[in-house]
Amino acid sequence: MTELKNDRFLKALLKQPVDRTPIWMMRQAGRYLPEYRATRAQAGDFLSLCKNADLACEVTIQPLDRYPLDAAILFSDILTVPDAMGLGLYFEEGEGPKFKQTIRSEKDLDLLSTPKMEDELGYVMNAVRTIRRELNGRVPLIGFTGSPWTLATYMIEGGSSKEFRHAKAMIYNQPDVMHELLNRLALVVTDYLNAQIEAGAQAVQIFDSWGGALSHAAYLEFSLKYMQQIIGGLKREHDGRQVPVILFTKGGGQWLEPMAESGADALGLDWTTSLTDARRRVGNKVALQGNMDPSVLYASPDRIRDEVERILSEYGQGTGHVFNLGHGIHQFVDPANAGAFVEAVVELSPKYHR
Ligand code: 1CP
Repeated sequence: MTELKNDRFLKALLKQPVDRTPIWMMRQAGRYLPEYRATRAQAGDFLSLCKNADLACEVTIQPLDRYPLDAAILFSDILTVPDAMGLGLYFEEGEGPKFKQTIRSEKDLDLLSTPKMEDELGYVMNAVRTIRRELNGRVPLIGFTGSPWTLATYMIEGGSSKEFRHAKAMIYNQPDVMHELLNRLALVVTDYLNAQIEAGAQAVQIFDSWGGALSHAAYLEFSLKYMQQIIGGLKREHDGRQVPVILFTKGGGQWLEPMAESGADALGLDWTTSLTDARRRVGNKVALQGNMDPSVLYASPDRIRDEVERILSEYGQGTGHVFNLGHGIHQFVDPANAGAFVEAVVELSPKYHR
């Protein structure tokens, strides 16, 4: 077991006492940092950056060198999975991710293969091992995946989407095809997270970025069910330590009770749900992560600090809270404001743990 110098993130996820509220930021490595843009230029493009373990490690650690963060997150992308299943991921400058092939019918399911984790996705595991070595116990490393539903939206639409026209049509017109696709994704994602855990990921997060677009009934049947299946298949201990699981459905505030029954250790919240309410609703079952609106980082450092205080008091006394943004940090945020945010959490949170 490697010695962890800072384990307050893992402790808070497991509701063990901590000295202050731990903090990390979704998308903490990214375009708002000039050093990220420089490394990305050196790699040539985004996918080459993901596939180069040394450069992926470098950008993972960049935000930790600027800010006193309590966790690192693997630099990669959720779309590595459908890419490895055979759909051909590429990025068009300024247009976001695209796939060469899409899944729209039962016949299209034949396009999909079952990737070998140390083969087609070996570059991700290499990045995990390189980052762990380089972190040398400084903070824990988070591994991650997209949820089956969120991955399916990209595989069906062929890229980003606002309305999910084809994916939602499939739910209602071809539910069997959708279930088959989601089931295959759940199996691959379970393997993928277990491989990341074996390689050294010390906590894992499932990003269900588009679960909030579903109806109540469709969320339970087409998103939560498959995340629950994945969680049930995960290794929950590695190298003598528990590996906490965080489930984050953006726009999922109305489903906290069923989410708390999923087997996850913690739920990620976006900014539309009050932490006071959420804590009351989930009771002692899970920890909570979140939930400052990322747009607050466009405000002044004083205003950011007020918002941090408000959110800390919303959660209240005691462990079980990991501070984060309610979604990824925006690319136009001033890095100094991100610094003011992290410092505010470090300075203001100890009084909630006495
Ligand atoms: O141009 C660039 O440099 C690429 C921008 C970028 C980055 C920095 C993309 C393309 N992906 C990433 C890294 C990334 N993606 C990380 C690791 C970095 C970190 O957190 O520090 C993670 C965890 C993700 C996860 C991810 N990718 C999600 C889930 C989280 C979320 O924000 O909801 C999603 C939906 C994606 C898809 C994706 N990747 C990239 C883009 C532009 C998109 C499309 C987003 C959309 O459809 O709106």
